[in-house]
Amino acid sequence: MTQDLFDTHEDGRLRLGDQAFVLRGLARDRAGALLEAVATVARCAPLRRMQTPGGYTMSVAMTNCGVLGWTSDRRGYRYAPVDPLSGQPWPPMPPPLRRLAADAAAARGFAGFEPDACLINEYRPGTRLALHQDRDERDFAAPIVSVSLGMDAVFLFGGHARGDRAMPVPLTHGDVVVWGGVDRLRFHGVRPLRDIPHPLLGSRRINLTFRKAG
Ligand code: MD3
Ligand code: FE
Repeated sequence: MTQDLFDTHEDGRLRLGDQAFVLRGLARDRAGALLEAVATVARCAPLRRMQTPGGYTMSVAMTNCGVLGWTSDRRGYRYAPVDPLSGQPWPPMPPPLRRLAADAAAARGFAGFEPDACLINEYRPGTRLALHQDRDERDFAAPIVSVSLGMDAVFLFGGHARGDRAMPVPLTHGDVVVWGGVDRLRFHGVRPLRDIPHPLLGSRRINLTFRKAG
């Protein structure tokens, strides 16, 4: 990957790939409302560490809102309409979350993004996410929007093969990333989090990932 893909635009956008962008601080002034909405979701559908098909416990704690939620257990990864912990549908996607996702997608050329799934990831010091692709969704034409809140993280933006060199991208509170099209199936991950407590969230990072899954 060449350095010109890494140029910062004058308005605070950073281009990672042909169709992958960081929108620095886009969610910053809405963070309070977003975190309130996340707390409401987590009261109905608590954050939990899921099992992988291989029998490991993920280090990220997860929950979902929206019509579909991403889950993992010994039987595999999938999107499902019901929270396996409660047997109830996932909580509805709160309007402030839905709006932010649509605004961010539209700002980068993906008008009319209507996510049906919002995965909520909670990181604590040491939590990491191994390199993977997001390929459990039905529709790869829709973009993915992700919002970082709380502690800083180093996101790893890889290529189309697992072994491709990954570019480290520091993400901070309020940053939003939009990717779609040719960059939709890139490998990506998150380095183990360092403990530098954040004023709003303490020793936690919350990442929201909006997808069209069904
Ligand atoms: C890059 N979450 O939940 S969002 C995930 O910070 C996940 O919690 C990360 O990866 C987090 O699956 C990063 C990112 C993301 C999603 C899809 C991508 C990055 C992507 C697709 C292509 C390239
Ligand atoms: Fe992912």
